Amino acid sequence: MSASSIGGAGRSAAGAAALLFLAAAGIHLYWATGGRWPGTDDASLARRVVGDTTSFPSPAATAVVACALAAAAVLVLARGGVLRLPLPRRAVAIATGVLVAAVAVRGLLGVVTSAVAVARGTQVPYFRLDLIAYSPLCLLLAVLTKAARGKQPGGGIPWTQLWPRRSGTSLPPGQGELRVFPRFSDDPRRRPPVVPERPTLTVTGAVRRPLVVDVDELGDLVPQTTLTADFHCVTTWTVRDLAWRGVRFAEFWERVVLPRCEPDPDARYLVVRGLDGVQAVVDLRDALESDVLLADRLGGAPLGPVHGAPLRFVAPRQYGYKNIKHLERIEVWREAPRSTFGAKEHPRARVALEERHATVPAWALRWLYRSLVPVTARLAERSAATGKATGKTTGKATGNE
Ligand SMILES: Nc1nc2c(c(=O)[nH]1)N[C@H]1C(S)=C(S)[C@@H](COP(=O)(O)O)O[C@H]1N2
Ligand SMILES: [Mo]
Repeated sequence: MSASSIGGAGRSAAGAAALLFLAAAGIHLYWATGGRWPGTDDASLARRVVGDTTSFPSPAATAVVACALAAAAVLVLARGGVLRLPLPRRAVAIATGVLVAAVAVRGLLGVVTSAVAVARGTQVPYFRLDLIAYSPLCLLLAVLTKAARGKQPGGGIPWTQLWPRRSGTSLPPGQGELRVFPRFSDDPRRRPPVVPERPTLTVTGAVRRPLVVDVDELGDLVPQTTLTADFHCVTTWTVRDLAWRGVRFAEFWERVVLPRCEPDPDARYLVVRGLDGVQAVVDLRDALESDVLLADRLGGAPLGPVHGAPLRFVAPRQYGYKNIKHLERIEVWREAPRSTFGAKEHPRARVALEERHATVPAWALRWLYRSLVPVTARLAERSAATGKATGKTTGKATGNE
């Protein structure tokens, strides 16, 4: 068995143990809030899950147990390398050791005491259930928790830094600040695309003459400029002060597209598309804003595979999903093109107006979207790390720190 498959087994054990701990936390939470299944009242519940008592523990005590079980789930995931806690590895290892000992002792003691009670002919259902289910489950948990051992893939953004936070200065409605610029995507399993040796940008659609320009040539056709702007993802995270370099889209349109392509005078929309096939519909009015860039550098370095090599459509006033990475193609449209994201893509997606979704009101999505941020960012980061990206530069762009 190779080292990496051992790591995989350690992670799977961690996942299984965490699920069991979470299920146990869930049922304690249910009891703490008044649920009485599998009994019908305090006494009958106590006789099934506590032992020979007539009253069930107080809601507060049950809630504490639920929290402890949930904490155990988090701990075992950290030990398994699935998530990262802001604690030294050694502390996580020691705490997991204590947890293993605790559940093992509970399981072994349970087996012995319940076996004795059953042998003496007890009428309390708890002891039989404990013998065949609760105690074996504890022993299984001890084994799984012990086996949960995995290394975090190095260099990841710590979990705790992926929660959007309230910021001292004002942010657009519904946004929270991140101090790191994570990789992100609607599908975080998608890897960064392979960038061709000589990347090009194609302009096509409702134009008299389609055009293909070398990305490296853009700076000769249109003056280069720099732009410092905040970046807003629809899932409510904002990163401040990203320093882009590139050419203004409006100038590219004026100096290159209008004279060379002669777009239809009735053209009102663009479809911008990346090398990974991801695309966005952009209203021409938004594209022609003075802060929209075709950017090739971020934070003083060429764009890497993480943030959009070789070229990125940067439209700071619109949500991230209009800021297409790995830009390779711009289509000009007369009629509104159909979105590949359906109603999830607002036609304008203006951040200031909180146009998150075409139909669902923005406030209703804030918390749902926000809850997905850490996991999405971690997965997106991981798929960039495992992908064989062949951008001109590798590794992370320097971001905004
Ligand atoms: N080509 C391409 N562009 C894309 C995406 C993508 O998956 N592919 N994801 C979008 C989304 S939802 C966001 S929030 C940003 C994330 O940019 P980042 O990875 O640089 O943080 O890119 C946008 N542009
Ligand atoms: Mo996004």
